[in-house]
Amino acid sequence: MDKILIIGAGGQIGTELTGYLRTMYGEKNVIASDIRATLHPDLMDGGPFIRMDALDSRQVYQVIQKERVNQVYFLAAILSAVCEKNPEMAWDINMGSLNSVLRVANELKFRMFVPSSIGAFGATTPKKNTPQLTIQRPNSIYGVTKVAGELLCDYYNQKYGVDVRGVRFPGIISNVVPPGGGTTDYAVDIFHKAVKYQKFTCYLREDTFLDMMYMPDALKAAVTLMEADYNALRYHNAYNVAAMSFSPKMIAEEIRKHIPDFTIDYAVDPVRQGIADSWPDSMDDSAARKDWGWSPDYTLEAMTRDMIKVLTKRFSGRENHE
Ligand code: AKB
Repeated sequence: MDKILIIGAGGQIGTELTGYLRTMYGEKNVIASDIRATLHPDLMDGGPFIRMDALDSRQVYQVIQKERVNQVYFLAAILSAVCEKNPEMAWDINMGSLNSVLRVANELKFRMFVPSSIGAFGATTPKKNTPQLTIQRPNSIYGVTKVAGELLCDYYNQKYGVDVRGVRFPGIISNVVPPGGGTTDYAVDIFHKAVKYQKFTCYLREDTFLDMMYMPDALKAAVTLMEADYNALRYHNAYNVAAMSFSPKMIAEEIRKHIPDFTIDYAVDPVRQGIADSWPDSMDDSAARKDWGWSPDYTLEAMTRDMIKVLTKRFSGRENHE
């Protein structure tokens, strides 16, 4: 029987992944863990939770051994915009926690999912249809930790046979827990502001194209890769996965189909604009499609329809209680 530990479960992806995995594997078999003591109620009430510091490899070892965990989803990381404000902390946390858990993986031999990101690419990477194998010279500290993380995972795989797998996630759009301090966060916030106030000020230029993905597809990508046949994987860290590519102008036009009065203006933040300009417009995910059957379900149109439906219901429900 599979026993799963999610490290960094309290974040944007972890909160929803925990519920998704509990539905698949049974709630007792999926342990959420985070350095924070209190998390979203769905996560705390829906199954086991352990407070754990991923930097402390002894604690990680003890938890994994005691609970007989055989799969770990490693989601502890600081996102790009916050990393840029404190590069030392970015390196210490993003690399330190990964290094700590990989060491334990080598001793206890569990399967591990480690997400990389479009942030692993840089200004010299081909921007359109970015290949699986290409130039990776990021100039953000977040990107540096993502490339180093990919290489470290591959090293553990090749040298010690640790079964560690990953995808390069685009910006993830979701409606349960907000992302914390990324460059792609505007694509989540725009929906909240559109539904609440019918207007939004964007920190990226209107023509900034970035790869994005709706949360249900992100969960599907992680779990499908973790369940894939090991021998079918030509790459471990990490597979390009893509779903949609759009600019702020395009998403605003799509929102306007549902909220005709919606307006957008721009107050460009040079830091986040600089990061976004160095990332791909759209990735080639043919290797993931071929090796483990990746294919997304949500287009920009379908995702927009669903986001607006969910948030409209939530905000009107809240207003009724006020
Ligand atoms: C960020 O914007 O930092 C993240 C990412 C694309 O990795 N959402």
